[in-house]
Amino acid sequence: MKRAVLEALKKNKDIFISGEELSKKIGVTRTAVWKHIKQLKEEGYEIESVSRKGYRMIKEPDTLDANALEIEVASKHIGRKIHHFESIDSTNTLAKKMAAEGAPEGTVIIAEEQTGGRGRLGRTWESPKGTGIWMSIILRPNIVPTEATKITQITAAAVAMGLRSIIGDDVGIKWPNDIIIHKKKTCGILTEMSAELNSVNYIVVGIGINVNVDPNEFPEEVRGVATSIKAYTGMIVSRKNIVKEILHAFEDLYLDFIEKNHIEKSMEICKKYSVTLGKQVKIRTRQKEVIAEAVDLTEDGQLLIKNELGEIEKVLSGEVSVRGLTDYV
Ligand code: BT5
Repeated sequence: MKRAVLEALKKNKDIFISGEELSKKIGVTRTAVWKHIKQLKEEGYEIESVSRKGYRMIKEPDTLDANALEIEVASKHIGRKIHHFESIDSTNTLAKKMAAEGAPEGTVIIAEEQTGGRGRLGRTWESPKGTGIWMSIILRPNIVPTEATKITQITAAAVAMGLRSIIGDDVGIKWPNDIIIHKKKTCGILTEMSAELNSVNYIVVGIGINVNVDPNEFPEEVRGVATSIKAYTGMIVSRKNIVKEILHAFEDLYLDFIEKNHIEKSMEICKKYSVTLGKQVKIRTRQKEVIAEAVDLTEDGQLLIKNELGEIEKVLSGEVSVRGLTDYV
């Protein structure tokens, strides 16, 4: 019921709705409406109430509350069900558990804080409270395991499009899983899956975005490579709005892939906004480090490099880190 009141107020922003109208619309008494409004105010919503006019939403808190986020995202597929946590070890870990227990495709897990946020290869992902987007999406694509890298590229394309729509042109993609603002990392993507030899049971794609984070508060080694949207724009930015933009972009690109086997648009975005292609990069795997020119991305989302002999080689995304020769990018 509280959700219905919230939905009505959100949809009628800047206009008053009377208590009577709300109570008719939702099918509860006016006292019940008043109680829900009181609760929403306690949660940080600024709602004006004027006698004989009714209620009007003035300002929403920037929490990622599941009700508010589901209303905002309003999707039938990706984000139709959102689970929100104040604090959790890792949204990817929980998403994998929920996926194993049968949670449907499109389920999103989001947290205000992660106490054990993870990067690739056992690295740590800093996830301070209330200032970032730490979320995971459960997917059940009918693909073979080797195609999972495409999901990372679709996600990178979606995050880049979502962030560009909000903060503009200075957003780039560093292959394979970073989103960069002005040469520094503002988002990392972690794709994990459960699979059989020839089929995928589920994929969890984790997205971590430094939104209103102060990068100076990161540990020393992260500070050098990380930035946040606030550090770039100088403003507090609505996390809810960013989640909405990204999930919408993701849904379009993902469904294009799943329903039409069409990955071209995602790859076009990954190439167009790549900060890796055309550069000399240092590529480090477990075994070795090579310097080469990054020349192209394949349809599968793998990187093509030109080695010292002028030969083209393919780099698989799984266990590799890519750096510029002097900067992070
Ligand atoms: C990644 O790994 O970039 C993937 C990060 C995925 C995080 C999301 S948050 C929601 C979901 N739940 C999880 O537990 N994880 C996912 P990788 O490419 O391995 O980069 C990790 C490296 O990035 C670390 O070793 C640090 O150097 C740096 N780093 C750590 N925290 C950072 C942050 N908040 N911002 C920028 N860089 C960071």
